[in-house]
Amino acid sequence: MPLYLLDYGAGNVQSLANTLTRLGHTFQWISGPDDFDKATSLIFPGVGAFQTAVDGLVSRGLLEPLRQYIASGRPYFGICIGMQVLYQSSTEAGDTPGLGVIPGIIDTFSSAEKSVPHMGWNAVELLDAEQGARPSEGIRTGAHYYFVHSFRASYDPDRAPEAARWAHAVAQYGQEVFVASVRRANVFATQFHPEKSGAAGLALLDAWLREPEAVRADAPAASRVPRPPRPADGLTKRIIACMDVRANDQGDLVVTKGDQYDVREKGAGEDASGEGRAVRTAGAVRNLGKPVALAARYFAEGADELALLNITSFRHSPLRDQPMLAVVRAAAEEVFVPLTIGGGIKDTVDPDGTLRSALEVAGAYFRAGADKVSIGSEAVYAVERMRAAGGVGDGRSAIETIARTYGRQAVVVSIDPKRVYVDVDYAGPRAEEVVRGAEDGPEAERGKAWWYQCTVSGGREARDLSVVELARGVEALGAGEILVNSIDRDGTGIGFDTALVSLVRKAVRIPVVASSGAGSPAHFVEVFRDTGVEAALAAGIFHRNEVRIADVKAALEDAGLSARRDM
Ligand code: 1PR
Repeated sequence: MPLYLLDYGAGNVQSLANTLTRLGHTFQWISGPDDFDKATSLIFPGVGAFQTAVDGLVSRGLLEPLRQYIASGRPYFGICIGMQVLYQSSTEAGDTPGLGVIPGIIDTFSSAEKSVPHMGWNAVELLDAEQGARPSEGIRTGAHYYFVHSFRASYDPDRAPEAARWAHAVAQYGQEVFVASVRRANVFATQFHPEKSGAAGLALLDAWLREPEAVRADAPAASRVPRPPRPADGLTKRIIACMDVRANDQGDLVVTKGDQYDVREKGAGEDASGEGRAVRTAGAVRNLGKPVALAARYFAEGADELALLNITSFRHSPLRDQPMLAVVRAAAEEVFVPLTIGGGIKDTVDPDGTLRSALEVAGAYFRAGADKVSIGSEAVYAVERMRAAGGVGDGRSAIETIARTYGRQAVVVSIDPKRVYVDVDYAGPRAEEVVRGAEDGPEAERGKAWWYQCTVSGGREARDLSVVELARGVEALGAGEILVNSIDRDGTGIGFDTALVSLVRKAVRIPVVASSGAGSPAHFVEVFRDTGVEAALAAGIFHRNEVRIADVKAALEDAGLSARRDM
């Protein structure tokens, strides 16, 4: 039963390989057109942009052999773009035709009443489930699976009856009902990523691979059941565990955690005057554990997503960052939910003078098993350049180049804002962004107002850019998500800065992740309720075992917010 995987050279296909290995299945990669003749089952894990996928297949001479493989009736499993490519075309890619197996067109989600990309865990619903007339293929109605896409096949049996006969399961985002999986004859394909959908996704892949090939190759068409939109969709709020990684003084990569970005233990000592004056000294880098072991723990405990940030990357070249690549590779073997890698995603020059573009650096992380890269300082510089050029990007920034190749959903921008206190009657530049009212700042600033200034290099340097200007700028350049840290709140445990998070949420249409300051499950409820963000991230409370991820999810459910519980 030779199982082959198809890779067109972009995106994270390593995760699928890791998943199959974990499940005990053997496979080979399609490396040329002839391999299609040897395959008796084929999985196509498409990640990224439709155009890149089709171009990648064409340039490798694989598009026609793929079409012939599917026409031959042998089992095919497509994932994400591997499903979309079955349709006639996608509005994402102009005139570029797809395989045309399914008579329909892929179009973008409307962002009128929701964030796009659709990113996160959504509940899936099997069509024809009651009749039991069609195989479930391991999909469980009501279980949550991980989606990340801006384009979708809408489910509309009245207006597109022939396409609807392929639909197998649907999901709802906002008021749009779209195809979550297709199943007919030898074709099975999912819009979501089973390899990133935790236990539910692994079970699904395993179920398909354990079916006899004859069964895999022969499924009936659907009966086009209507599925009108319901008042609420099935998307859950995401809980993300974040690990700040750096080398300690012995050179080992450790997970550390700062207070307002200071990651060293505080010690007491004397100043250099010799007069015995007491000062606080910087001690060792705080060590909260090993990155891969912690990542595995958070996956087991139900984190919806993990982030690994290389927090001193601005000091090093990518070559020196190789230990971080090894961390990503090892983490991706243990973790079957999305993995974001940040720190040092920028153009660099190796010690031997070789130029390595941000796109190459990101590509190395994707191939190691990362699903998204997170860009910090470089995003600030890119927006500064864009503003200086009158509001257009130069096409060469890390955000633009990575989004073009891997899709905008793979590009997160991590911002490190800091409050700048001003008088309450301040009327200068950015007066419309000034926050007034809350009394949670330092004692000396009580009663004042403030705006949020962007920083680079882990908060070490402030720039002439506000958080709203940065958020709008990176969205225009092509970022797919924004992670909002707060230097003022980091490590304090007093709660997320909801005024900050709300400012960013209102400034853009892409998903926003709240970060910094979580101290209790109630803080997550507060930030979701008050700001409408899609996800919230914490570090310290999880590392120190003060709050469990399950406690956070229970609190969300008690508050009427939906969370993924079916691990
Ligand atoms: O500029 O592209 O190389 O990226 C550097 C990345 O490293 C950025 O994402 C930046 O936020 C991060 N970073 C740099 N220095 C530090 C530091 O702590 N000294 N960490 C740092 C940022 C913030 C969050 C933290 C939350 C939640 N850490 O990662 O996890 O604040 O913490 P909490 O729940 O304990 O409050 P580039």
